[in-house]
Amino acid sequence: MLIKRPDDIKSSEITPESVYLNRRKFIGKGVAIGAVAAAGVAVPWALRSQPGSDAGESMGSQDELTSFEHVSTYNNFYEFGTRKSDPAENAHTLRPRPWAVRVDGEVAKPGDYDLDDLLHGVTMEDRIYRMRCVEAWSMVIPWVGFPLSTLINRFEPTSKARYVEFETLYDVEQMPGQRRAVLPWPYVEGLRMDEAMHPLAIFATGLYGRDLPNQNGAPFRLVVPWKYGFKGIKSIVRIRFTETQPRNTWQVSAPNEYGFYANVNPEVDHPRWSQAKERRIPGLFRNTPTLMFNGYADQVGHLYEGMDLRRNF
Ligand SMILES: Nc1nc2c(c(=O)[nH]1)N[C@H]1C(S)=C(S)[C@@H](COP(=O)(O)O)O[C@H]1N2
Ligand SMILES: [Mo]
Repeated sequence: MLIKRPDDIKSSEITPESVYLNRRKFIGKGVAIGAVAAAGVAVPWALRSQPGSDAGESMGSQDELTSFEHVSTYNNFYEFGTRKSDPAENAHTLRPRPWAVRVDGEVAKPGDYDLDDLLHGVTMEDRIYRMRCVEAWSMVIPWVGFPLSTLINRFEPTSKARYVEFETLYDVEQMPGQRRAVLPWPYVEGLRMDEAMHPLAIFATGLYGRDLPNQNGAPFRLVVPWKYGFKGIKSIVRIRFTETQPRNTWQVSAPNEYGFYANVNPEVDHPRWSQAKERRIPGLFRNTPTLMFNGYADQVGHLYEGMDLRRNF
């Protein structure tokens, strides 16, 4: 195949955790971006584009990266169990290659694609994003990925495509947690088309410069940094373009607690707890103020102008 294989990326572009941490220190100390760039250190796009506002600065001091250890051992992936430690212990049964992806619905180029064929010619980017879970914990993760729009444009959605729906693998041999009906399987998520086409929405294939650990959603998963963690569907096997709004898994299982939009919003509480502050893993206290749209308001706020975000939660 003519593919730039994820293995190649892995061997040639690994950045050790220490380099990421140093890079973060540079930026934290306020070294001019130009100086960092001149020193040959790539500055992640998400940090470069942070607003120079209060939000950007106050986040700056708190935005230490979450260690690889924590990112890969404190997970939500119910297909492997419901405890945070379960995915790291159980996800070794997942086989991320070969990996087929079905593309269907309102699209000119439907088909069953091999993931490596889809990734051919795609440029991987380093992107550091905050991730904020609805249960009020958060992490800061250096993802490896690329904008959803890169693939979506290739599939040529029709004019009827208003939403895009994603589905996780359903296979009880590889995902033994699916033997229990803790959620309706397979896991499903969706985005409005303009959300999906926003450059901050990415497909991640890795983190910390390596391939995604199985427990983080290998071989590829969604990362939508201005939304709660549950929108970040893992181990995707299907991408479907639709006219009507998809019904996402958590909304189906608890509609009063989880909506379709799931935009991070400190002013709209979850029925069982406040969303105003978050616990930055591995911290013990919920003492980090949560920002509107997870701190990405300048970039994504316009997508929701005129919408009542209390109703569209
Ligand atoms: N297929 C699938 N995707 C999923 C989940 C899941 O249970 N199954 N959990 C979601 C939730 S609630 C969160 S917070 C994130 C966690 O991603 P991480 O483990 O990489 O931090 O994955 C999301 N994607
Ligand atoms: Mo979550």
